[in-house]
Order: sequence, then structure tokens, then C-alpha cells
Amino acid sequence: MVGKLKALLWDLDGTLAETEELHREAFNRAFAHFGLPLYWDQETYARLLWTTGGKERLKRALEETPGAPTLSWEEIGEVHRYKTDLYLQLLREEGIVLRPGVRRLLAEAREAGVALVLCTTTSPENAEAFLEGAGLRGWFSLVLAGDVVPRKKPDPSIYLLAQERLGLKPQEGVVVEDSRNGLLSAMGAGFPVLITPSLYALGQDYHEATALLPHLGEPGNPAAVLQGPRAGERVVVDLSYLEEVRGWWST
Ligand code: XBP
Ligand code: MG
Repeated sequence: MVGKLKALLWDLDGTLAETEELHREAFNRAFAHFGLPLYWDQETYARLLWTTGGKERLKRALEETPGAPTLSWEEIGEVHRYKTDLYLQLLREEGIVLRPGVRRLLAEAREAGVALVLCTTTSPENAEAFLEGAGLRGWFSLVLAGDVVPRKKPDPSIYLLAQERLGLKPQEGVVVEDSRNGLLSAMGAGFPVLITPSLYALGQDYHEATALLPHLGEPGNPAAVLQGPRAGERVVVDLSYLEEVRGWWST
């Protein structure tokens, strides 16, 4: 018996929406602005995404690029602030398209009094602008973002902090994530994890996930369960399916 579902915890980039192309574009424009000898094509970015956090990703890329300058952490922060401004501008220009089923499940949880929590590696201003732009301002009772924890995903710190802030036990929540780093982080904090891989995280190893589906599904477009309760069937992920996920996880 796992008790009542109290919180639904969400990752942002790749889970709520496919935002990584905007991040990539903003990084590349920032590199050009600062005259840095870096350009991240999609293949390079897919590899670099294994390092979470934009500043950490930039530091790694500079270190592994022959001839690139050595920047201090402060200088990296300056490039990253410029990138953040560009990202916010791109987000406004391009608009936000939530992934299938996201708004529906958020609305159902909110209506049922299940707390919505955002646990994201991206910077807090990006998270706030995203929620505003998506018409979700005020929906999340807790937003944890960026440097709120010293160690980013796949470290479990951000999900452990959510538990601490909410007085939440792992069995009282379900996490929705899109990547292996997210899965490891949420699992490390003991949560059941439902994975909907994003474009940049297709084909990663999700064998420990409690449930794996290509997306959350909509009534006219259910999702084929690849792993977890009702594997092989097509479902629309709603609160009742999340109860099955929790039951599956606790056995
Ligand atoms: C994804 C990330 C982020 C973004 C960039 O985080 O790793 O670093 O790519 O954001 P999540 P910043 O999926 O946990 O939301 O440049 O603001 O760090
Ligand atoms: Mg993600």
C-alpha cells in the first residue's frame, strides 16, 4: 500500500517541452558574440548534454577543444548570462509547445490537489519565463532550478531537496523525466520514475525506469507503453495510470 499521491515532480527541458534546440541556438550565438572557437552541431550537443548545466557544459567543451581559451568560472558565467538572455529572447519569439499530454496531466493533477513541483537543471529565470510563456504561472507550488543545489543531475540532490522542502516521502511522489541523467537523479532520491525520452535522449538506457513511454498520450493519441505497467498496450497517462505506476514500483 503506497498511500495517497501527494506530488507530481517534473523535469523541464525535454520533458515539458523540446527546448534543447533553443538552448543550442543561444549557446552558438553567444559563442559567436564572444569570439569563442566553438560551434555545437546537433551531434556534438547530444554528446555534451551528458554534462548537465549550461556553465558546466561550456567548461567541459572549452577543456576538450584544442586551442580554446581557458576561461575562469566568472568568465564562463558571463558568457552563460549572455546565453541566458538570448535563450529568453528565443523563447519569446518561438513560443512554447508543450509535449503531448503535458497540459492535460498537469491540469488533472492540479484539479485533484496533487502538488506540482519543477526540478530542473536550467537557470531559474529560464524556468520562470517558461512557466509564464506556457500559461502555467502559479501552477507549481515549488520550483527548484539551476544552482539551487551544488551538484546537478544525475546527482539526486535536487529531488532530495524537493523532499525536504515539501516534507515528502519518495512513495508519495512520481517523477516525470526525459533522459538518463534525470532518471538517475530521481531514482537516487528513491522516487518512482516515468520516462518520456526527448529527441536528444532517444535510445539512452532506461532499464531501471518504473515506466517508459514515448510521450504521455492524449485521448486521440494514446502512447504505447514500452516498459512498466500495461507494457505493450496503448495508454493515456492520467492519475489512474500513475497509481498503477506507483503500485508497480512498490512491488
Ligand atoms: C537540461 C540542462 C540544462 C539546459 C541549459 O536540464 O541540462 O542545462 O540544457 O540550461 P533539465 P542552462 O532537463 O534538468 O531541465 O544553460 O540555463 O544551464
Ligand atoms: Mg530534461
